[in-house]
Amino acid sequence: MKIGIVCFPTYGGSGVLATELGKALAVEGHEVHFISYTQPARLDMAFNENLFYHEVSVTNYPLFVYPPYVLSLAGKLIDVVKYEKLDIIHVHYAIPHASAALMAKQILADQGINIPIITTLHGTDISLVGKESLFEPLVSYAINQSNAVTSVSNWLKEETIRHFNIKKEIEVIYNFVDLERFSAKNIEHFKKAIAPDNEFIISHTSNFRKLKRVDNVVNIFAKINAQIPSKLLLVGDGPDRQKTEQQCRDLGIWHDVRFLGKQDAIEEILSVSDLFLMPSETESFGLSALEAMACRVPVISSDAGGLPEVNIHNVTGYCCHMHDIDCMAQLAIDLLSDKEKLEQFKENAYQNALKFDIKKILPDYITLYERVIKESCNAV
Ligand code: GMT
Repeated sequence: MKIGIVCFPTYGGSGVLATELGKALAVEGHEVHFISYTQPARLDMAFNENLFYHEVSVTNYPLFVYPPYVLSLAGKLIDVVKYEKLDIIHVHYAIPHASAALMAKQILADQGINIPIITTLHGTDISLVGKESLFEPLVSYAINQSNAVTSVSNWLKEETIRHFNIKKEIEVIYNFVDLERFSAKNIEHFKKAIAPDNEFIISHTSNFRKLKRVDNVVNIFAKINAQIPSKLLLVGDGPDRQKTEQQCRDLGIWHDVRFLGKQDAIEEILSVSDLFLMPSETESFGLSALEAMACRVPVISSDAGGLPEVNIHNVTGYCCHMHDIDCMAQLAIDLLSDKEKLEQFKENAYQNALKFDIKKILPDYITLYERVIKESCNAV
């Protein structure tokens, strides 16, 4: 198949998932065309004959105070579908990708070209920004007009049905992890450098947006650290970074916290971690929690959104109410204090991650593409 993938290129769950999906499809022999405004972060373009990247550049013109990205994207999609002869477009994150793809579809139909669209809902396109009153009808329309729609968790599917006027079936295809990349690696020298006195290592990765509650990551860590010698690794960057650095200074835990910024080798950081914290206010799935679990790291998370579908309470870690930092801190302390239980949870985390192995989930996408292409050809 010739597949177009539209995604946000930045460090964020939907872009990561879309890029890993495209790379895996290319390995399976499919021709994959990424369409985005910058090369996706995980699209390391070591030459692969099946991978292509098409950059969307926005047109600047004095009248355009806000350059119209949606139109540039739609125009690029028309061009790529026509000249690369795509069979299907798969857009990740409804806003504005699904709207742009539908516009391209209509224009192409007018020229006698039939291109089916699959929209994957990822999270805040539904749970936050999509709900805004001006966007709601656009998102409902985009979902209803797509040839197929998937969501990354059951919670997100239900949330979509609850808040939007949906007439389309939404299929749940869980996010996945590449277990060959995300596996526990033995890198003692790194562990020793971070925790020279064998302290526990606790980690968190995110884009430091408010909804990630990095302030609560630090508050939970401070409580743990007061009882159990430990170190906190914070990976990523974003709007709350500066505030978080100040919080660590104010709490006097600065020397036990490392801000690592954006990192590519996340699996190495996870490999030296004993616990992963994710106290998010909303999370449709929690891809980074899954990546931690694949590296045998138990997760202490909130119970927001789809997180309990990934982090099984009292098995792979614990889920507490999102604002209950005492609960998260106490359960972390209990777990770190019980060596046998910690080992069992590490094994459980890994065993649960196996269910989300890319090798198990990829065939679901391929089957979906084949079905949608067939249905769309039959409908013409
Ligand atoms: O909304 C975000 O925080 C970013 C978003 C994205 O699209 O990059 O992440 C969402 O998609 C991820 C991949 O499906 C999920 O693992 C995240 O849970 C989800 N984030 C939220 O729902 C907040």
